Amino acid sequence: MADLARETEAFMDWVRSRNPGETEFLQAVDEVAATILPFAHAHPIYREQKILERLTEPDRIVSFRVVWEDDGGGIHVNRGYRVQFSNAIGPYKGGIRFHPSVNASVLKFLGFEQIFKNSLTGLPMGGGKGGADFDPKGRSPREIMRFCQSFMTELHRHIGPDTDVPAGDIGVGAREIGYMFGQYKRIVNEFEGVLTGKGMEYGGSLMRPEATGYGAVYFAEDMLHRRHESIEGKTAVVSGAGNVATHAAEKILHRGGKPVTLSDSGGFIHDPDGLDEEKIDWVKHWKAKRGASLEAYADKYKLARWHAGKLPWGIACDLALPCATQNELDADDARRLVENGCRLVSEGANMPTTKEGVEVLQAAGILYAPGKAANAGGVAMSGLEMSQNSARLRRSEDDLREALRQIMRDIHAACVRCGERDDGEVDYVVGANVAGFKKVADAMLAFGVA
Ligand code: NDP
Ligand code: 2IT
Repeated sequence: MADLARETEAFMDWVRSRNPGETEFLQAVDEVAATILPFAHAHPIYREQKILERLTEPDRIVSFRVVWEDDGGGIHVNRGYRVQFSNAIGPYKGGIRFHPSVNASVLKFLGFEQIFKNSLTGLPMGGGKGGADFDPKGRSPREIMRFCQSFMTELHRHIGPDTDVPAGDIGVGAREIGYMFGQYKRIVNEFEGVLTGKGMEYGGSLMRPEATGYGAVYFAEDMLHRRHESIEGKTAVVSGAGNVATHAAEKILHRGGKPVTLSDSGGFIHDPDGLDEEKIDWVKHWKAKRGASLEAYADKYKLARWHAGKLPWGIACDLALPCATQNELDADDARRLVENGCRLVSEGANMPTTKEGVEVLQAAGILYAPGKAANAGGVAMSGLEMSQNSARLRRSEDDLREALRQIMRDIHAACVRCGERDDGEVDYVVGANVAGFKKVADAMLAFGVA
């Protein structure tokens, strides 16, 4: 054990020295190293062949200038990126994020986690992520269009349906994908499945908008079933108010649960009555105007309260679904959840819980699903969008809903297989990392030293 601890520390020292100051990336690698190095000890070929060392170095990172003109004729310069992390098991695949906090560390953490997540889906997709430090808040639709077109004018050189297939993430939804797809098509003169999350009129897949949020609830359902429990009658605290959060709240409702919060960067709303379909639809439409505050919810629905500048983790609940952004749930928040009787955390967002927060949840015996397993439904449906585009066919909504349900069930089963402890409980962090790692590692071994 002491050897293993020393080896993990030496490995992390090496990664830290190569990626100084990249806190989010180092956090994501640390979590994987702590679970994969013990596994690699039992299977020395992965150590001898330095698979984890190779996996923490992206295949390449493209960084570029994005210049665009605002409605008043002012010129703006942003930085765009695509991190192509690993294409060991398929073309690079992962979202594009537009948010002022975007930098190389954030996109490297997201691209790194995407390798394991995509492997867990069982579909042939490698890992990548992209984005820009562009803030869409307060920008007009024309300004967003010009930004997307300028971004794609450079990005198109680096992507392709068999090379790298981006999708949406924070700040990038169907509208932005439309602008980017239109620009790609103009430049290359090919109509091909180069992006996922497309509109239904031009090659998008039914169920893609719902898939991430629904998938995170399906995963929660499978964890509860293992303990002979269900979502019915349970109160859920959800953070975020975007694509993932609203669809997670919707599926909780479908399962007879009661979502009582949503949040955005300004604060959270607590609706003790619970959100119903009408209220969730109102949030979807209201927040589609990027920059609109969720505070307006409390004006419209009078029993709800707006808590400015706060996170929702102090509200008593059975289930918690962080669906906004990274590191939004820390150790104090985790302690509050435990004290209030929360039984399960399923991450719709990527790395929303800090390392210390995860430790608190796991020590308390709470069912905890890391994002790379729980939110894999989105990219899984992207994989099915790619195959529909290649085959030039469309699958029905019922068929895709069942396919998503089955994929989430399979991911849960893989986590149990690789993460079950002697006491019968499951460490879903170990399960997700080991199950995701193995296929990628074995593919890398097959390629030799490369
Ligand atoms: P959206 O842009 O649709 O919504 C993001 C939501 O999170 C908004 O309510 C936003 O508030 C809030 N938010 C974003 N950044 C911050 C921040 N720094 N602090 C506080 N609140 C913030 O994004 P998605 O719903 O698509 O993504 C949410 C999370 O889910 C991200 O972690 C993403 O990586 C992850 N994810 C998304 C997938 C997808 O298919 N879309 C797939 C898998 C994971 P405001 O409106 O005020 O900015
Ligand atoms: O984090 C994620 O998995 C996503 N943003 C979705 C990626 C995708 O390619 O659908």
